[in-house]
Amino acid sequence: MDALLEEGPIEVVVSDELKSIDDVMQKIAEHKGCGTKGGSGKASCGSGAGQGDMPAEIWEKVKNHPCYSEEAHHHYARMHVAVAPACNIQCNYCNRKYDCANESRPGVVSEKLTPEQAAKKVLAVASTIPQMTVLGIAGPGDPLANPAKTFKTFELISQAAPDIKLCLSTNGLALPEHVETIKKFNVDHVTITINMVDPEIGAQIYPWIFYNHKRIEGVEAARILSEHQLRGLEMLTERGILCKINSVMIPGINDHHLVEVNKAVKSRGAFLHNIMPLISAPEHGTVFGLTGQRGPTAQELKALQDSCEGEMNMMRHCRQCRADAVGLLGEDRSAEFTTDKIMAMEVNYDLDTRKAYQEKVETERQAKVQAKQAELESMAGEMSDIKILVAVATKGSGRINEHFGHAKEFQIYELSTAGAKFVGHRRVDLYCQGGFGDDAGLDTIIRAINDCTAVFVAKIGGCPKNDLLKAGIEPVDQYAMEFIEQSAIAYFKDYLQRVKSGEIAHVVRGDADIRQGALISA
Ligand code: CLF
Ligand code: SF4
Repeated sequence: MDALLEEGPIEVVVSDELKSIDDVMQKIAEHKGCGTKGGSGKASCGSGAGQGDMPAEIWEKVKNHPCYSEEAHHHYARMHVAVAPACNIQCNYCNRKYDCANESRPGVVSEKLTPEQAAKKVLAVASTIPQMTVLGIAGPGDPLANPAKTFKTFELISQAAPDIKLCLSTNGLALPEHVETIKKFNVDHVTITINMVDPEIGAQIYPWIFYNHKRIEGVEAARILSEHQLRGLEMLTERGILCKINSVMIPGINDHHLVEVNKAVKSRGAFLHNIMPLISAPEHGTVFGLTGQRGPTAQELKALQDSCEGEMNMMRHCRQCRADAVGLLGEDRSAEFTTDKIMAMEVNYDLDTRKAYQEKVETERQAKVQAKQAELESMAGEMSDIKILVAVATKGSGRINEHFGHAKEFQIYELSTAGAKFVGHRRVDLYCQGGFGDDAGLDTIIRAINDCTAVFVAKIGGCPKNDLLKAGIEPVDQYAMEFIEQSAIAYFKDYLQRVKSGEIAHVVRGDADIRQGALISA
């Protein structure tokens, strides 16, 4: 494994003393104070928060970052370039054949790129997908174990495409020594994967680290890793860099402990906490896959996210992307941008065209926010403790614009008198198999959304409609092509009326029979 360390450290810019907390940091600190109220429409934080809910400086940083803003992920895309193959630690949920689990679902990276190839790819994607606003480096190893390639890539891209935000994901071991370089390259979004703050727990997740030219094992390795992660986090937030913490939820190992992790990162100024389910299967060849370590169910994950939600912003829309993912979260267009195809492409990176397109996106987005607010206001004064979940088929733009049979995932919203709050997504296998429906697939979909009262779709055929109704899930196609949240609130108002009038009985739905990881197709 040591051979995987391909490079020595690159020149690091270190200041003599820490900079004082700047204005942006001050804003972040102020911002931490408000509670997450999701889609209530009142003052709120959370990754679902909107323009009026946070200081202008923070809004500028997150408004078109699909990971840092749940709201933005309906409209803006990100891409990763796989320029960082080496890693300096071993996680029990990772096999080097697969993408980095810090930021990706298990699946091989199609191609590793040089910084120059990566820069060409970014320009090609930015010309084709004008709503691609963020370039992330997230593996397949650890970007900071490959600092020369990582920072060269950032340098080339910031020169050629100055409107693209730069984003980095790391295990944190090498973070403190690279903080000044991160700042120098204007990387203002950094993700650190922190799975523990207790080295005894860490030793069950990390068998070894490679540090100071030595391989270190067990509790000592976890202690060094944890120290570096937390110190790196503090150093970044002191410099006004927005930090997201990813944590992999591993039942029986760190599930309860992640509440402690949440407190530790919150107190050090993290902007967002993303608790992700462990994805573990024997065929991945990881330690956890081979020992049968299970991932959490969707309900276990939601319960932990709920218990951490308070002052801390929780991310719930992560798709555990590949290290070479391209497109909106939840879609993968990487196959359109292989090196061969890029080399043959005529790249026309035009800032004005991109700007004009993004202005249209913002107009649409404002219309969506206003429609939601108007619908919410019409529910003012409604008193009820009822909460329901609904599943939504969408292919983006915040609209109900996907057919039931074409949905590869359903977005899940929790509806209450406070509004519509995004609480996660469920990946499913396609029902429509080109002219006929897959009955076995339908059973799987029903199990995956079994805790939902309704499923919102642009269109649905008679057969699946009947089966959903038999399972007690109402298929709703009356809001086809409409905005999701506005429609969901309108549906909920009607639902409450139907319950009040006795037309229907409110049913507390059982658990969906799924494990997030298990449903993700390779
Ligand atoms: Fe990539 Fe990560 Fe930046 Fe996003 S992903 S480096 S912050 S641009 Fe996003 Fe993908 Fe989840 Fe990561 S959905 S895995 S959180
Ligand atoms: Fe794998 Fe990423 Fe962990 Fe390294 S940090 S072992 S690449 S999951």
